Amino acid sequence: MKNLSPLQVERLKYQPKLPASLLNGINSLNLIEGSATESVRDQEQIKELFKNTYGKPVVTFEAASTKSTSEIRNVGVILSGGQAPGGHNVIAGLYDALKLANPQNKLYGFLGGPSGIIEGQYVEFDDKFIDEYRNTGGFDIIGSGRTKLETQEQFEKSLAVCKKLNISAVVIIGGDDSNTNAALLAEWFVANNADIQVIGCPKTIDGDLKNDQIEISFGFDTATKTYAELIGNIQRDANSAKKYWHFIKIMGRSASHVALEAALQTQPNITLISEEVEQEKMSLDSIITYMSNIIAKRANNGKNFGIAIIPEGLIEFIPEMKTMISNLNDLLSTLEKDSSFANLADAEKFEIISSKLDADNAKVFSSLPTLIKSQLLMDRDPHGNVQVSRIETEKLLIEMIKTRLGEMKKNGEYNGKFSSQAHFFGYEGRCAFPSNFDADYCYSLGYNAFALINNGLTGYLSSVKNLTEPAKSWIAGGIPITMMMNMEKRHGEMKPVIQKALVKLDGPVFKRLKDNREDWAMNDCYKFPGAIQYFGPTEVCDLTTVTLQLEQSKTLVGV
Ligand code: FBP
Repeated sequence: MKNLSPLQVERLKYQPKLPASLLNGINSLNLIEGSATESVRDQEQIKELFKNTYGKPVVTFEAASTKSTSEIRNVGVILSGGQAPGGHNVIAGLYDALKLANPQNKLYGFLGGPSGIIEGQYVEFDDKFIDEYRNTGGFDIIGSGRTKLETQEQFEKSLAVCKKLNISAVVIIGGDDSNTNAALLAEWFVANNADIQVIGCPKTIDGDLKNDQIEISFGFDTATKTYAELIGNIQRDANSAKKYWHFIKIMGRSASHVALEAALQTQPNITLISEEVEQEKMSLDSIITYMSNIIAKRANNGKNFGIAIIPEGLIEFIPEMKTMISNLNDLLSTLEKDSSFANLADAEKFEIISSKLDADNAKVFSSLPTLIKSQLLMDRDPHGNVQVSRIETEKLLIEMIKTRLGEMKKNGEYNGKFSSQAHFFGYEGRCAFPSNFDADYCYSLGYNAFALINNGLTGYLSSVKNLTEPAKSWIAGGIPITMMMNMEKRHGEMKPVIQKALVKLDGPVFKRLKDNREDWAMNDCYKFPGAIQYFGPTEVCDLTTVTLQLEQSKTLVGV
């Protein structure tokens, strides 16, 4: 292997840990079944849509004393959606389990996300191929994509490709949307006697694919540690130069888990949480007031610098923006059918939009800076979502705060100097070297996915629990995907989808921010986590997130 850094060479040698129950051998497992399950909401509708896969039990694995034989299986794997550190280890774990079960088994990787299975684009893995990617970040082993897998035609094409390769199981590594697709595909395969199993794996740095059974999605641990390291570095710089306010937008499409965790690790002066903004019905104006007052108070204490953390999805949680964006989405879906609209200059588009939006929404739209208006018109993703990573909310806030501070100065309420820097941390963390936690967790998820396949299950999500304990005490098993579903409106229609987990405002994680934020706003309580993935004693490298420790009522370590 060429062009490897010393750290890459070192990480290739890392041996990920497995739960004790899986260490006895992939063919020596007992499957323990719990009782029948129900979806989180809308039980009757979900049951009707998933006639064959609804209501199955949660399962766990225990090491067995006997060894069974394993029939030959060909398995296909797909990486779906945004990158998250550890995806390569899911594939490595799956591959190792599959080859241990029977060396004649084959693993195929579909290229470029779900479109790979539809179009029959694939590679076959072997030892050499897999070995180059162990413990590395990224999804470049086979690439990823955001194609939605949901139509009859796509399912039929996928079936034909699987039959050609003699594939009897497909593993989909993805977030809530991708695992919703996994459940639909699993149901369709059963309903059409395809004899092909589908297993999902919980991925997303956003940390919003979690519930009583899934403690955290993979990638959250590494991404938050990476962002915390970067925020810590900026805090040191701010505290040294004492001349800039740094506005840092942090990735996480909808929920604010990533921003919250990064803030708990670094203790910045201001942290906005989208879920709180929505619950408290905070308007954009009241957010500007809240932030400007802190900036003015710090300036009174001679501090013309600070750090503000802004969750990526904020704009969609500000009530008047949410209403306006929803109105804008409907309007754009009509306007974009007319090809002449696409060719218009932005200024002309703004005029048409302002004249066609409802009066209140038109007012909100018109009040935005040109840059933000243009960004709001960019293409939606395949799931119909605004691509919030492309909307520079941090710059919007800076501009509005500048104006507000100017007004406050005139009124004698502010006497400082406001210089700002805008940052967006997202892509810096999504493909980072997986932390030891994510390397172990992902390998276990992949290994466990094969155990679920080997035991004949379909429509299940690979689950590994008890994650604040050492890996040997982790509990491996599976949960029926339908258990996490409810009905939601998508593209104007009610659809079955996995319920997203937002930050719980009455939970211990948000409470820790709430209890400390006044202190952190005025006093500089900055923490500098550093490159904690690998350096330092293992007690530090292997700490789980503050979020998981608080959620599982552990005595906080490392905070
Ligand atoms: P997934 O939900 O697919 O894991 O993706 C999450 C994410 O990283 C979000 O945090 C972010 O908004 C989005 O992907 C950005 O993706 P893209 O670069 O494709 O717009």
